[in-house]
Amino acid sequence: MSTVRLILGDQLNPEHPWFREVDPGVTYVLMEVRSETDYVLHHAQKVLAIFAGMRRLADQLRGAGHRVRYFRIGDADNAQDLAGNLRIAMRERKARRFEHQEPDEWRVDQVLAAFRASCGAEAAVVPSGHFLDARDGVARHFGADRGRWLMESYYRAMRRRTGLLMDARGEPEGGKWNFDHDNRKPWKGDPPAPRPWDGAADLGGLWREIQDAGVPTFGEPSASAFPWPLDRKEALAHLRAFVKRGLPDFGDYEDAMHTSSDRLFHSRLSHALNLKLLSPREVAEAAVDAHRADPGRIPLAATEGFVRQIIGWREYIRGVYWARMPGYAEANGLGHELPLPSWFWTGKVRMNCLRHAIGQSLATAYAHHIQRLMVIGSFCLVAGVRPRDVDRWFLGVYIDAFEWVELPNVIGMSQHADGGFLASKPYCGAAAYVNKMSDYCKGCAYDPKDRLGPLACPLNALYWDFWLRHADRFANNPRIGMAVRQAIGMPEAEKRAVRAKAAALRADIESL
Ligand code: FAD
Ligand code: DLZ
Ligand code: SF4
Repeated sequence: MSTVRLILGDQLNPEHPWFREVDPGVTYVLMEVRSETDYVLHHAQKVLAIFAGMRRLADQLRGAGHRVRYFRIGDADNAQDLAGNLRIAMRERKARRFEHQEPDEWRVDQVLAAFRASCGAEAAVVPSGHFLDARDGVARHFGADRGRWLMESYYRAMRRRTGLLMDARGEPEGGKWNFDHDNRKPWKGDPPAPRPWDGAADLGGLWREIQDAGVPTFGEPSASAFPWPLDRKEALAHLRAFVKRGLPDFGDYEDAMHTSSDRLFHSRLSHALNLKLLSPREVAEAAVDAHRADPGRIPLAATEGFVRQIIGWREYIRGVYWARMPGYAEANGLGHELPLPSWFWTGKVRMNCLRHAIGQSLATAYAHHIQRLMVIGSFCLVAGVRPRDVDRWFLGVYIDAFEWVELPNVIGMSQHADGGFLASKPYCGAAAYVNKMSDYCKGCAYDPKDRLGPLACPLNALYWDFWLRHADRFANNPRIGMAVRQAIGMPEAEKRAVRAKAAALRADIESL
């Protein structure tokens, strides 16, 4: 019986159990389609990385003897959507069975469920085998507790379950679950940031095909020296390079930002992980093994901090996504309605922190966590930008952005639009935070120490106005009550001045 198996653009794991045996009755289908390139405006590097990754996997599968049907973006017979091309492939192969791996996005899940129901063949969904936990694993962990889900509780359960960084007595290594307090240093140039270990593939031909097909994109393509790994072998080389060069200082400088280095000591592995070129288990194990082999050079605090991102945050975020979809994308708990400023698409803004973080994102399709959370996201939150606009920008711009991971980070963690379900406090900062953790304020057109003057840093008035506007909601939150009480405690005249300044900044947001 002939079978068609779909491989999505973010399911590029060549070690999936599907590929262990060559079965001439099975055809693997991969497709470059406008339904997937156009549901949001994507960064050029994201489209390039996904197409190039799919082409590499297709070549590998063919090389191993598997049968592959590949739809290129410019092919005349490309129906340009998942169901249309699946119908073509099933007809061509006279397939009586259809299989696909569990997708990670709610929209795609719906499309494939509808196709299974209508394709007139036997159909089955198999696990992608990528994640450490099931889609509903986080929901099951918290059970009937529908209030706030604390990541830390889930993370500890995952440490126990995986045995990662656990000692022989079943206690956390080093006697503590979390070494975050050690991970908050600014970076002043020492130790030197590691040299980039990115690749330089020439994707010029593919970029021309994408342009000829009329796929809309934004951002710098970097097609002639493409820096991202395109297959598992390259991704493993990136993992090894990070463990050797980045991990030793990852913890100390996890929250630092600097104009001279886009990544500092971060791994840039989210892309390879999200495309499933690497598994979360092997990434976390590589860090733990390196620490065990040389604890003097790779401290426990750095290793624990990194492992927490992978087996804690990443899995937790996915669980929140599946628990809250559909509908999560529409959440706007703080009632923010300001349109996203147009300079998000150009980087042309005088605020140096935003110019740098947005400019870097447009140039490289990457920003590290604190740039996303405490510069770009924080600005949107205190300015009161519509969360849906923020979501659309974040989903398009980053190489690693897939809705299952992007949406909870934006709607929950960054914009606090879900009523505090995911994050116990809104993450935002005034200029003092940016000035402490980066060198952005040096040479900025604005004064980080001023709140109300003509050249005062816009973040300051917006930040205090944010707490004033939402004082009722947050006054009793023990994690942020101080900031709110400080705002409420301002003399009335100062409150009026802050409100007026923030209103003027919002009205003039396009000219910041
Ligand atoms: P590192 O700092 O080296 O961390 C290692 C790995 O941990 C990452 O590769 C990633 O897989 C995982 N990780 C760390 N933090 C998170 C987190 N909060 N959620 C999920 N995984 C995490 N991550 C995405 O993969 N895709 C997104 O679209 C995305 N959007 C974000 C939007 C906002 C507003 C914020 C605040 C965070 C977002 N993140 C997203 C999480 C995080 O910022 C990125 O995973 C990280 O910056 C990727 O860079 P890195 O690989 O160098 O990470
Ligand atoms: C993001 C993306 C893009 C830009 N293009 C494709 C594509 O042409 N073919 C494909 O199979 N997948 C693509 N993807 C990824 C999907 O849109 C979707 O985000 C993921 O499969 C969801 O987990
Ligand atoms: Fe950003 Fe304000 Fe510092 Fe300028 S002064 S870099 S706008 S925080």
